[in-house]
Amino acid sequence: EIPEKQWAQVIEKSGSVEYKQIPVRKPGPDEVLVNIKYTGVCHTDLHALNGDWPLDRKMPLIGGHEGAGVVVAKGDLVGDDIQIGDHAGVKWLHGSCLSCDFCQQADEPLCPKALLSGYTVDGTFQQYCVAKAAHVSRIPKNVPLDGVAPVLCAGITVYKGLKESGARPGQTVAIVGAGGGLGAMALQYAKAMGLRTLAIDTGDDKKDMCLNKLGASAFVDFAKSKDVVKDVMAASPDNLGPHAVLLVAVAEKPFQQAAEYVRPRGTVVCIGLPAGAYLKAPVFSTVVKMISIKGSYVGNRQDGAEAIDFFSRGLINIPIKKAGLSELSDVYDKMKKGEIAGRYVLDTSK
Ligand code: 8ID
Ligand code: ZN
Repeated sequence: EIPEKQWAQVIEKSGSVEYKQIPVRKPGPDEVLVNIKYTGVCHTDLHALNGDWPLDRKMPLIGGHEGAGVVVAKGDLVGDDIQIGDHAGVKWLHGSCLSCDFCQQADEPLCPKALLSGYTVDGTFQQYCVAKAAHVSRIPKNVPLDGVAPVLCAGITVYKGLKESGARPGQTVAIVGAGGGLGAMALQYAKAMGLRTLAIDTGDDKKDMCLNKLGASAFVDFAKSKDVVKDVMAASPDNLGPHAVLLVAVAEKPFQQAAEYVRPRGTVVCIGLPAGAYLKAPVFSTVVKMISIKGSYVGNRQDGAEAIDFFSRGLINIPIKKAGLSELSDVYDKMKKGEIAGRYVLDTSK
């Protein structure tokens, strides 16, 4: 039975969320209604709460874009490939036109008309979330919904970023911000893809997690290190630097450093989105080291399906901390302080 009212975390004005009861929406013709069981909390949700980016958001807004749940209703135009009772995931990319130049080439995150869950449309911090049928991820029934929730943004994004890095099995990739949600996922996807990893973050909890749970071969503590560039090079093969760098930190400094330690011919992939930050690299060493610097933004539907497949084969295990949907603002407080090793997943029934 679909109730008429549900619990949700609503942003009425920048900076604060309110836990309250709101009506359950009905899906439109091309939409499904997903009973969200679990939702991850991504740092993007905190950027959205605070209005960090030069991109307009809906207001009032329900945030959240790592939702895993059960399809409970569907619109008249939704085909047989999605049935009521199926398990489905709601991702950042809520919808796209499917006919522009980018959509036709499977670059739907670049669609000029893209709709964004928890940003331009209401997201997963509610018990019943409307989603476009064409874009929801299929989740096999044997996959636990709490564990797979963070795959729907963090997992897809770092998996795509690793592909974009061009790093090959046997090579080394540095993960900057390795102790956070995307970073923890990146260490596991990289390992599953046959890459060696070098973790950069701070604190003993994150160090222990990266080295002992997620398979990193070295850890550089950026707050304790006297020279991050030197320490990263020293931890890499032949002291020549990692073949690729994935920047998933929420600070500008590492975006200014990566070109200095990446290996000649190496690739720096920018993923984190610190407010107001700029990239900087010395022209001389960029040229003579033949460095590539690029951005990577979530992933397409196929990247999503592949990322979920890695998870369903048991290759991806990151530490998950659980809380109730009602506790979202406590999770934001911890995230602001950088205290979360891994990812928080919210149970929408609590
Ligand atoms: O498609 C995309 N490009 C995409 C998708 C999803 C998320 C981008 N993001 C962005 C988010 O908006 C956010 O800006 O990626 C960033 C990371 O998201 P997250 O993993 O959800 O954040 P977190 O869990 O808070 O982890 C951030 C980590 O960075 C570390 C922190 O200690 C934390 O563990 N960090 C910081 I802050 N400064 C650092 C530094 N100088 C650092 N690590 C290394 N060096
Ligand atoms: Zn996200």
